[in-house]
Amino acid sequence: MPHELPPLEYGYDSLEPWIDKETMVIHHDKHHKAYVDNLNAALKGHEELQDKPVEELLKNLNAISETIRTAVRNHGGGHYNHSFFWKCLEKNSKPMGEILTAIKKEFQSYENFVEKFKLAAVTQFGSGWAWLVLNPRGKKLEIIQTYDQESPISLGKIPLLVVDVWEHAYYLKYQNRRPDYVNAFMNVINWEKVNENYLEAMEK
Ligand code: MN3
Repeated sequence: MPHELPPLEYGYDSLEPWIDKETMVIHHDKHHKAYVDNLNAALKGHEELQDKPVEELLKNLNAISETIRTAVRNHGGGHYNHSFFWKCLEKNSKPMGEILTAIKKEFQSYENFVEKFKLAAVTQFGSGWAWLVLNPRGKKLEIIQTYDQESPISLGKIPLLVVDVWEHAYYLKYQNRRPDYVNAFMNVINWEKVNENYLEAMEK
């Protein structure tokens, strides 16, 4: 079964005014789709890999033939990271639940977490992502950056929340003002989902 572009589970315009409809359409229908198509193209002729979920490919990159490893890291990562990103988004959600308690414990306060997360997003050089992850060693919350389409699951970490800071994620509305986009992003975090991710990660 080839990999497929998952449909957005909400309207392209439902994150307005923070993230605009046109950006969502292009980001999902063009950028994300290209990662899926390129991943499928890379896996052509590699029957042993074609039925594996993208998570499994990314967790075991070293097991993949060198001839396609970079393509799987980039396009598989792009597919996985975007699929995860869409699920992190919702308007009118508030920090809640066990994840809020854990954030306050790890970062002293929610406000302090916000500052650190925004700083990671703004200072990621070039294209990449800023993440809140659970490090399964010690069950510790961490804020990390990844470059290009590298995914935390390739680094042994469990993603809880992510912001895409590639220019394609914000340039139409915010041009070069990445900090404005990151500020806006903080208003469309699906905290119920992040909490769910945290509870699942703690079980692993
Ligand atoms: Mn993107």
